[in-house]
Amino acid sequence: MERYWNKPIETMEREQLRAVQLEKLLATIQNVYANVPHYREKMRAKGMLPGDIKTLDNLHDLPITTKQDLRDTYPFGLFAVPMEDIVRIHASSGTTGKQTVVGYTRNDIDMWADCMARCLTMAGADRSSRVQVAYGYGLFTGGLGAHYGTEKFGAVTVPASSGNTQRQITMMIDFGVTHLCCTPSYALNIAEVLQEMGYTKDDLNLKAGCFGAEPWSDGMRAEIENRLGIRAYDIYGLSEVMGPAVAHECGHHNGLHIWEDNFIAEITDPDTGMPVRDGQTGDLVVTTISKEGLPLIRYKTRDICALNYETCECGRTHARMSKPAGRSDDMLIIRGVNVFPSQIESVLLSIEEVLPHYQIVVDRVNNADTLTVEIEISETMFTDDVKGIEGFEKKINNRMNSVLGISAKIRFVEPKTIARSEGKAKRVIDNRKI
Ligand code: DLL
Repeated sequence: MERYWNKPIETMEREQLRAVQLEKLLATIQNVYANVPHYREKMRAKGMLPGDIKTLDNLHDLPITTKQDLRDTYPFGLFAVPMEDIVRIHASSGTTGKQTVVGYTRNDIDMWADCMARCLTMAGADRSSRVQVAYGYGLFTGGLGAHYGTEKFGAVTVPASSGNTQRQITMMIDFGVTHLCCTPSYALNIAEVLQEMGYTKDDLNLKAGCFGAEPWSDGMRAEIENRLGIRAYDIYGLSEVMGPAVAHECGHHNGLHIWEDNFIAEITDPDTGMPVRDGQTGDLVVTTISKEGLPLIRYKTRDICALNYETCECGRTHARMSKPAGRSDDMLIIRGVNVFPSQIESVLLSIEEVLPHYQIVVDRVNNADTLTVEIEISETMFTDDVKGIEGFEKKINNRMNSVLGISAKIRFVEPKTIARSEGKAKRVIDNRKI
């Protein structure tokens, strides 16, 4: 039987859910107009007053908020409450420019923990579970976000943070850890070190994991599930909007339920910014309707996905987002072909002999883009005859060509030569920008 953390909310009829959303949206708009000069000015520039928003569809009329808005108002300019009501800040470093700072009131932390508790329930945890949180603790939202959720949920929390992998494994074995929260790339790293330490998955008591913070393919899921003997769930979130647990998969693994009583999701066309037709893929835009510290109106996440509003077999009515393929700003354009690193990963991992350790190197030679995929292959493959290797290279390239429409230079490297991740893996080296 399906278990829920908050059944009335998670299975609420959509009509009722929309009524809840509208009520909270109207309050949020009034709030930001009154308390955040940035929003007031943006709305005035569009000739809009809070009273102009009457239905959920009117939301599309409001201006989009971007990471640049957070940078322009750095550090606390978009906060809607006095600093004495803020109890925590987090920050995301980002690759360019200043970091963005986010703030939470006590109620925000509680709402976040509640979302996380719903996710843990979907991952099959209960109060007797032992949850190792191996996301980084600190300004990154992964560690503390998962931690407060696990405590509220009532499971035993093991606040391991990331890194020191051998110690992670010792704790997992000694404490009988049942659930692991970390990035999917770190989960694989843990699986590898487990083997190096002379253990097998049978030495663990692990049942499931909540893996997110970076895109990962279903091939990667299969790899993690096999190597750790668990069920792997996808968890999504971003610091600007809250942190982990904005959305999470149920046991049907058919999209991630977005907690729509707290977040309104829209999909817009990445080029025009206009809402797309139902079910189409585009840019995920999120409006927070419960947050007090940093309410965000129509935040452009840059994550590419589609939404499905059908009631799920699990009974939850909250919309499901498709597994995020990647960020629009991480999309590679190789000789005119648009491709996400996660799509390359899917192709690679559909080939049995390929290990899930790879790196994508993009360069420009004589004005033409070059794509090189460095792949680790097993020791035995490596010492195989040249013909075998050539055939293997051809197999990968044929698959890349037929699925993605691009060809790549394949470079095989010895096992353990590609750096292992403890957090978000860096898959792409784009030398074109340098
Ligand atoms: O990564 C929050 C988080 C922590 C989510 C732990 C899940 C688990 P940021 O550092 O702000 O926050 O990065 C947010 O990471 O916009 C996505 O591009 C990407 N991302 C997060 N979860 C997923 C996922 C955290 N499940 C950015 N699949 C987001 C694909 C993801 N991408």
